[in-house]
Amino acid sequence: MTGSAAARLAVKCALLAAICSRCRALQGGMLFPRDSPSREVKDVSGLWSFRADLSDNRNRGFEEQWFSRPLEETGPVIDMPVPSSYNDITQDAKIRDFVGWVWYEKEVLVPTRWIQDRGTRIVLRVGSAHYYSVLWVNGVQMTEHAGGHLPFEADISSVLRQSSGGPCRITIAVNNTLSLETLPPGTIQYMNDRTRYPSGYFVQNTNFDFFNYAGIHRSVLLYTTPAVHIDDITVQTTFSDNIGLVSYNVSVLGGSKAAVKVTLSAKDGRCVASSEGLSGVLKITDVNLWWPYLMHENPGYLYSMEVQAIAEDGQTDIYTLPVGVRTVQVTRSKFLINNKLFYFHGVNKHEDADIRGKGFDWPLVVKDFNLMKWMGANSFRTSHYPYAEEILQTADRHGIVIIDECPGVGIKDIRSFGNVSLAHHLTVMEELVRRDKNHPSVVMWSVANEPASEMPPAGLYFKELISHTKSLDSSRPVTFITDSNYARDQGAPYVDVVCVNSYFSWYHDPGHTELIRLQLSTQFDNWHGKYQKPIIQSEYGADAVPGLHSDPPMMFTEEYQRAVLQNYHSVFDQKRKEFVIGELIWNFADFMTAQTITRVVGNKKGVFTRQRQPKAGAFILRERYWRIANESGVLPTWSRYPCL
Ligand code: GCB
Repeated sequence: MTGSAAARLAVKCALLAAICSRCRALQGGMLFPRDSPSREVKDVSGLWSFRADLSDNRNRGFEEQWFSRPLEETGPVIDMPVPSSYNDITQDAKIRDFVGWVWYEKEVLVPTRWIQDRGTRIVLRVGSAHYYSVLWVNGVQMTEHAGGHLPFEADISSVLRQSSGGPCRITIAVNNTLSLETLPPGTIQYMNDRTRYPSGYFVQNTNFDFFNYAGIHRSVLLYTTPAVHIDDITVQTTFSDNIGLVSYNVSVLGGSKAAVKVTLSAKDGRCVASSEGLSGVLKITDVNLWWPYLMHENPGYLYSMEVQAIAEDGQTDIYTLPVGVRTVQVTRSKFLINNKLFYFHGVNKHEDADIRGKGFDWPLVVKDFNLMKWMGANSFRTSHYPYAEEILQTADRHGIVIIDECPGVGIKDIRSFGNVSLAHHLTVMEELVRRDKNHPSVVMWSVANEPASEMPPAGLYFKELISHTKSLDSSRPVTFITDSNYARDQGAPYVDVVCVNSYFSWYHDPGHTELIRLQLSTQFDNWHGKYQKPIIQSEYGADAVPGLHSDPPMMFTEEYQRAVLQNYHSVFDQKRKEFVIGELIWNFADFMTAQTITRVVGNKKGVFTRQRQPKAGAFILRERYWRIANESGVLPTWSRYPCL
């Protein structure tokens, strides 16, 4: 990381130009690509060519227009798997810790019939790439996107048709530089002391502890639709007695007149309701509600809603959306799903694993759901950013409840409360709601994690952010996650549920587990006394290096983690009779962090190791969660935790 002063300026410009709010206003829907009689999906993930732009100013790729020719013609390339973070794929620390532009490229074959049929739209969609992306096809820029955790796409039909049957060369440049206006925020700091750092030396600083993994993290898909196509669908559900109601809105693009038909089918394929028109209400008699895991013997019930848009020329687009019928309600002290009390006994997660970093990986997803169900967890928070859509779909099917969080983590600098930041934060919430609004598993939006909400602009910032989120979706409560100091919090008046993180006997009074009960009771009473809202303990925990033991317990041992959990649990058991509506352990599994003196190869607060093996704490939670689930009395005997 060395270079001249000019290069130094250039690097900063090149890094920051990437993220200077060039995002456009949101347009259109973001339906998950699915095969249907009128649509085809082709996954073009796999091995891509890759190069990190290691030039001093990090800008050589743009200066030499690496997008205009095959990447290997402009310099050496290496294999890079997609989806995956690039950081841990090589043996090179420069790649692991790289900040700046990296270049991905893949040449794919597009079926001739897609090109020849002029009535076919061909769309390229990236599930997510961290953080800022520019996308070209055959050297023509298609789109740009700011934000590392949400999808973006471009209609590439005309570019492909221009190259008349030639190859489809996809180039994606991705920049992981964070600024005061990105979500999450970060800063580039130049180290100017020439006796200690070479010229041009810089580091990227952040106020969150998880490793800033980068690259193309989710699948890259090509998909087709007819010219007149279903662009978006929104459903909202309710029920009364045994009648379920699904109100829907469909938006169709590509033609002024299209007839819309909607049919709703049960799991066995039986049509249970139908309607016509862009909006309407479907009425289901003897409705099967969507229930959370451990709240019903048949959780996660999904109907299939088939939407047909029939163009004037008879061409029909068909899209099928899974729909769960359920309601969510918050009172002063309770959280209700389908009018029944719901208590969150769950986990906080990260998208994080060995080698692939934040890259989407089905074996990992299925293993994690199996572990959550094994331990009796009924919920998780997508700390600290939106997770892959496939994860939400899995939660829908298994009845696992989700608090869906946007990447507003580490907002600690007063300059990150400015108008540019707020505008971007509103856009990200729009993108998140647009993507996730139809998932029954998502029961609450979280707009941020532990922002510096004591700072003067925070009150107005959160008022605007939360009211905007509510205007996007009035059917779900909104929260943000705060630290335990209620006196400083200016955002709490606007949230529906107070979510509090605290680390008594860890960051406060380290080693003193005997203080947890007092401090935690005080925390709960203060918050509820002040705001009269239900409370979730959204984080608590302690690092445990697996295999490290000590009795009496000492910090970093499995015994200490267990003792912390048990002390917290005794207070939860008192307060859940009153206004505490949930507990989410920090963290489900160990995860990678930046290198600091407080982390031993990552954050070890997982109750599972990074390789998903249980520590002592996992068994404590397992017994507890199953006990709580059994209290509700709805579990069929066959599903009871065997030891109880
Ligand atoms: C927190 C943060 C979480 C950290 C955790 C810790 O409050 O929300 O991102 O990883 O503490 O372990 O320090």
